[in-house]
Amino acid sequence: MEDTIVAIASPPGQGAVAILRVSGSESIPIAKRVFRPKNSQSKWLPRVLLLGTIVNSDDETIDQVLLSVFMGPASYTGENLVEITCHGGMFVTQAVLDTIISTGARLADPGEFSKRSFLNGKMDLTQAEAVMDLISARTALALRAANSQLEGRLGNRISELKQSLLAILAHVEAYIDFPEEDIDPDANESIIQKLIILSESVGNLIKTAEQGRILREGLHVVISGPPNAGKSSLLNSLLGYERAIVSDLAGTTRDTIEEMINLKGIPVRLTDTAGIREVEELIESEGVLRAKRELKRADLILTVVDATIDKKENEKIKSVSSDELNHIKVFNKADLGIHNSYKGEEGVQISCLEGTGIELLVGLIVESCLGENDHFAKNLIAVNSRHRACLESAHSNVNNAINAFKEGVEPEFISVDLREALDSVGEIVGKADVEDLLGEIFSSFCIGK
Ligand SMILES: Nc1nc2c(ncn2[C@@H]2O[C@H](COP(=O)(O)OP(=O)(O)OP(=O)(O)O)[C@@H](O)[C@H]2O)c(=O)[nH]1
Ligand SMILES: [Mg+2]
Repeated sequence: MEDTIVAIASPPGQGAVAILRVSGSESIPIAKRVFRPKNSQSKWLPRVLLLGTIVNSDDETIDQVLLSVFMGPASYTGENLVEITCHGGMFVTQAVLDTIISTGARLADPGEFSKRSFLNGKMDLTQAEAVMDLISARTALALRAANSQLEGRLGNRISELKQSLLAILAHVEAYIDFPEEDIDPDANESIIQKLIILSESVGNLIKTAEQGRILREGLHVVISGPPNAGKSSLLNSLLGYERAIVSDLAGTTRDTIEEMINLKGIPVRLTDTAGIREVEELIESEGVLRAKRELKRADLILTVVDATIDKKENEKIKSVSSDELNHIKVFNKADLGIHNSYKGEEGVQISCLEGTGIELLVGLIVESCLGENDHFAKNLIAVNSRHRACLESAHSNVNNAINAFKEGVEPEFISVDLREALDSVGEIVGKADVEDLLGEIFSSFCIGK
């Protein structure tokens, strides 16, 4: 943390402007060495833009730039920080960077600015992670969830969980330390109740991990079915442009085709596959193999059939999309009428040709991944896989503690479970300060009277 670090904060490539950031105790002295304000009387006030030039060690001008200073702790990293906006050419940006490095700064590691921000207490780990989520968000919903995490909504929930765990732990430890003190006989029952509520809250957060994964990585939807059913037509309809080749020849699509789309805020990885049938031809049979492989990785399968054809005919070739997998049956070519054999079948009737039923299908896709999780919908909290692992470990420790209480296990053992739960919960926000907090709670605890 003692080094002063520098990095180009804008993406690589050519643009109108590029931004460099310098952070650390030497950032302002370094800036003073390389920057010549146009108006030599200009004062280096925090958060005020200065116009001037960056010069190298031979006092040669490299670029005209805007420079601003942020004094720690009121900066992104919590340290003194300088931001330089130069012209966005690749060479000129690199030259400004080299000049700053030659004056004493070191090139920052990936994520080092946010790491410093975390280490300086500007944000907790969930907020630092939210910065990455925000940058990589692909839909409005993903952006809203990232912003909610950045505002500290998940961090606050975790703090609440920590507080209730600590209060319970304080009781248990008080009993261990002062067994001669009378503990209210109702206390045990009320602690069990509190632990049950806690376990439920942790369980609810764990349930949002699925939404978290979908918002971060996308819902993997695979379009499958017999040849000529209109799978590629459906891909094109959902995308809104002619991405895949469509023809009346069975076996048109051979390779898998994957595109990212935004369905009502859900990032979706949509994959079109080869029609599944038994074929001798080498390339198509490889396509069929790939299609089957894709099905195993799908979050949701759209099983498309040509509904003008008898159901028996369509089911001749057993598709891999077994009923256990999450799937929606799609009856295509509804414009030509639906064959009697589909009467009473559950599914969506669509026509890729006329565009009917597509909205309904989109609604079902979205519902399949978000519909059942009220917790996510209400709070916009969607944990990531790291949070999930910590929460799962906390969940099992809390449940162990509940059972231990019920079985009348010695408080020493219960305390171990609770401390482990606290550690796991604390790891989510990156603060393992159990002892400090316990001290704080104990100080307000009325023991010894
Ligand atoms: N009438 C009608 N024809 C359709 C509809 N959707 C697709 N088709 C036609 O059905 C034929 C097959 O469409 P594709 O989208 O290529 O079918 P596919 O399932 O991708 O076929 P393969 O890639 O060969 O497995 C084409 O001639 C399409 O124009 C529809 O909703 N109505
Ligand atoms: Mg196709």
